[in-house]
Amino acid sequence: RIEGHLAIRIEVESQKIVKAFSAGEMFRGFETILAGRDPMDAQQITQRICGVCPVSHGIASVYAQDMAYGISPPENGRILRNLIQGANYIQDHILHFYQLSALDFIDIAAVTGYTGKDPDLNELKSWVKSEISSNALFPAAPFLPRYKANYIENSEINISAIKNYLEAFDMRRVAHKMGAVFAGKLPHAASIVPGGVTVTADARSIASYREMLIQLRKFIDNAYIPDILAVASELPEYFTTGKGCNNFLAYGAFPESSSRASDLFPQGTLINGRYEPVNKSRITEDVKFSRFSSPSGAAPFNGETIPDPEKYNAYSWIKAPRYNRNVMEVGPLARLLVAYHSRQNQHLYTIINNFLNKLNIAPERLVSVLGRHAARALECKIVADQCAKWIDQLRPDEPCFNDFKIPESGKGIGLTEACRGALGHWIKIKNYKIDKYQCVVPTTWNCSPRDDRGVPGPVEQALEGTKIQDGSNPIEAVRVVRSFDPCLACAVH
Ligand code: NFE
Ligand code: MG
Repeated sequence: RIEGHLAIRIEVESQKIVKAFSAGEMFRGFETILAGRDPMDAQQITQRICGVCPVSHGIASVYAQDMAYGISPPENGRILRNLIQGANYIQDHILHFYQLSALDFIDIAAVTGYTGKDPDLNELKSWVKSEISSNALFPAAPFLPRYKANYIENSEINISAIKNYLEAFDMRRVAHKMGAVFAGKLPHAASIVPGGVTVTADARSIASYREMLIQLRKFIDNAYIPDILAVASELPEYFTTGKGCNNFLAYGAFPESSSRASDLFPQGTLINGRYEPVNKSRITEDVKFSRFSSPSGAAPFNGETIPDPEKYNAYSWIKAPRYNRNVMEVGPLARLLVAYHSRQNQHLYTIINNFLNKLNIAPERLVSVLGRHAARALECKIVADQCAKWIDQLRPDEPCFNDFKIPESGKGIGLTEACRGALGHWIKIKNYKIDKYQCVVPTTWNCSPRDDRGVPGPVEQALEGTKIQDGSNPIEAVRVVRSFDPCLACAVH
C-alpha cells in the first residue's frame, strides 16, 4: 500500500531503530524527456509523472509557464484551476486514509463479527472468513495474536471504518467525476493550460459539480473525520511516534487572487519553530548519496539529471532537496502548521484550533504519525468546504482563458502544493523550445536520502528512535513511513 518503488532499510538495537535508510528504487527521467520539446507539452507530460497527483503537476507547470510568458488567467480560469485541483485533493486524501493506511490500524478480521444487513459488509465477511480458514490472507503470518494486539480492538470502530473503506471507493469515483466536469477527463486533466483552462463554466456544469460536492462533503463530515478521531482515541501513542526533522516547508496553494497575494494555504517555512516566508533561492538539491553524477548542491535552474547507476556509496534514485541546507518536511501537516504559526488566515487558524480541541492535544503533538493523518483529514474538509465557496464565485459563460504567445526565450517557476507537499517546476525556454526543466517534488523532500553532509532525510529521521516490539513484524516502522503518504513515482520522476 505504497505508490511506487520504495525501499526502507532499518537497523534495530534493543528494540529501537538506530539507523534508517529510505531509497527510491527506479529511474524515470521526465526532466530529460522534456528537454527540446514544445513548452506546451510540459503540462501534459509532467502530469504523467503520477496518476495520484497529476493535477498538481499540471498546475505547477502552467504556473511556471504563466510566469515565463508574463500572463495570468482570468478570474474564472483561476477558480476553475482551484476546483479541479480541489477535486483531486479530496480523491487523493480519501485514497490515502482508507485504501492505503486504514489497514495499518483497523482489524479487518473484526468484520467476521458483523451481524447487520449491509450486503457489501456481508460479502466481505464471508470472504475474510474463508481467507482466515485457509490462511490465504497472510500466508506467512496468519491472524496471530501478536498482530491483533497491534490493531484497534474496539469492534464497533473497526466495523464502521471497514464500511467506510468500501464506500471510499465510490467516493473517489465521485471526486474524479466531479473534477472531470472541468478537467475534461481525469486523472490526467486535459483542460489545464497556460493562461487558464480550455473549458467554460455554464449553469449545467456548475450544478453538476455542486451536486457531487454535496455527496463528498457528507462523507468527509460523517465518515472520514469521525474515523480519524476514533483512531486517535484508540491509539494515542501514535501522537508521540515518528516526530522527524521538525522543520516545515509550504509553497502555498489555491490562489484566492491571480497575484497570489493570498492563497487558501499560505506559503512559509518553520525552522526551529520560527515562521519565515519562503525564499526560493534557498532551494537546492544534493546528490552525494543519490545515483546521479550531476553537480551536487545546485539550485533547480542549474540542476541536472544525469543518471549514474553504479555510483559509489549512492543508495537512492531520489535526490536530496534542502532549504538553506535544512532538512524540511512537506505535506498537509507542514501546510497546517505554517498556516497556524503564520496566522495569515484567521479563519484557518480558528478551524485548526477547534480541531486540536476535539483531538484534545497541543499543536506540538501534531508532529507525529497520527498528527499527519489528522492534518490530512482536516485539510480534506477545509478544501471541500472551500470548493463550495469557489463554485459559487464562478461567473457562468465568462472567459476562462487569456491568450498568449510563447516567447523565444524565458524562464518561470511554478510553485504549488500537491497533496503530499511543496511542489515546484522550473522551466527555461530557448529558441521556443524547453531548454531545461527541473521538478522538485514532495516525496523527493520527504523520502530524500542523506545529503552532502550526511544528514538523513525527513522519513529517515522520523524512523530513528521508533520502538519496534517485534522484529519479525515492524508494523511501527510501516506506520511511520506511511504517515508521510510517500509516492515514489513522483519522488524519482
Ligand atoms: Ni505521485 Fe505527488 C503528490 C507530487 S508526491 S503523488 O501529492 O507532486 O511527491
Ligand atoms: Mg527533479
